[in-house]
Amino acid sequence: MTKKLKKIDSRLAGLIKKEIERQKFTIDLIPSEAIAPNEVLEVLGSPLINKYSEGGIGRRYYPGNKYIDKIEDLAKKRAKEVFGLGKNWEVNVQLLSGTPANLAVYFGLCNPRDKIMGMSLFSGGHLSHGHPVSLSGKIFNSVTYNSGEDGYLDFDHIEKIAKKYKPKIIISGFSAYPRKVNFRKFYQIAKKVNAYHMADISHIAGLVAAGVHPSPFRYADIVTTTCHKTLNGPRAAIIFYRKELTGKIDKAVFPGIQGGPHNNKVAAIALSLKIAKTAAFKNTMKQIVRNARALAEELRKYGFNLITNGTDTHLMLVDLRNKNISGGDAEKMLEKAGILVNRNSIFIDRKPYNPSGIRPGTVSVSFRKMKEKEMRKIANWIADIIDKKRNPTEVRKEVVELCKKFPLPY
Ligand code: DSN
Repeated sequence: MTKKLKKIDSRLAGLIKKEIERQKFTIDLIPSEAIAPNEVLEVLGSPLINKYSEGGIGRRYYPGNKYIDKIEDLAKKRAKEVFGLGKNWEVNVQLLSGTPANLAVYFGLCNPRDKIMGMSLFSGGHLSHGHPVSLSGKIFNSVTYNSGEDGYLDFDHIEKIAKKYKPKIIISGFSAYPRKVNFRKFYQIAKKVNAYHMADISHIAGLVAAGVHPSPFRYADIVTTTCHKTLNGPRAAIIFYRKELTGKIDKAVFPGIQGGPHNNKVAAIALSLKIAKTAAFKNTMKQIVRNARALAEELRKYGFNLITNGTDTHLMLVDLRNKNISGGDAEKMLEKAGILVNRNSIFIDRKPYNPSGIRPGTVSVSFRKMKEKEMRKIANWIADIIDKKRNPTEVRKEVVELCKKFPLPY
């Protein structure tokens, strides 16, 4: 932080410094959080934020967008390149975040009260996939499917619900699903009921880009993703859509639900997509999965029950019922030790505020260059705190020492 900032607002500067210190000495296992490179932070803090550019490339409602057009074009081209897309796909990079991206798709393709179908929150779906507290569930008529009791997607059940309700859009892609998603099956079901298939790959976009998770593009009409999870970019989102949907999606984004794009974010998307093509990024994606497997295996050795007994991705879902502790209490105890794991519903839950599970992930720790050995240590600390009731403040000191060995880039 600059001396000037400290001078004009020492209180804010102090709080930002404290948050940076907190990040430095915390093991972050929240699977939706990552560590954006310093260069992405630099672009986000650039004067691009000063420019208004409502509209699209070459058709803005403000003058002075010569360079902004080129930046947006770069982001769009790179988005298609990273996911290997040809001429039959279009892309919108103006989305402020994931929920607006999903709303724009529904708004573009549906009329109010049309049916959309996504996985229930309790099975690992997302609020913006039609939950009644979200606009997606208030404006549209939402129907949900659940995971099977073994935690896996149950395609017979999904097909049954799709045939019963005939939704306009079927949503695949989840916030808390630890296994690879079979996008082909979603596509086949969607086509049987004449629905669009929208894949929300926010959690796994980096894994897809690196070829570590199957790509949805062959089997989807629309793909949405945030940029700040495994993709490790700015807090923003992208919508990919088949060319025949041109017009509908862009108009839904602007003027439908957004005003001027945040050009600093668009530029940061362009940069993070360039980084996503590097060998280093791909290696990190592979390590995220290896680390998740190591953490999952070690937790199982300590008697933790994992939904589906493991993971293929960056996250796992731990059912804490046999440990006699709620997800909320586990979250609080681990936070005292400097280990951040967020509480999460499992399929038997109906109260999201204090559910029966936690959702550890390995994104942030892998960007920090931790490997399997460190995952085993972290599992050991989790077991010590939750099982053996070891004092978290004692563990905290060891956590700080580990964090010092794997410094953040800022
Ligand atoms: N909040 C994100 C997550 O944690 O999965 C999704 O929006």
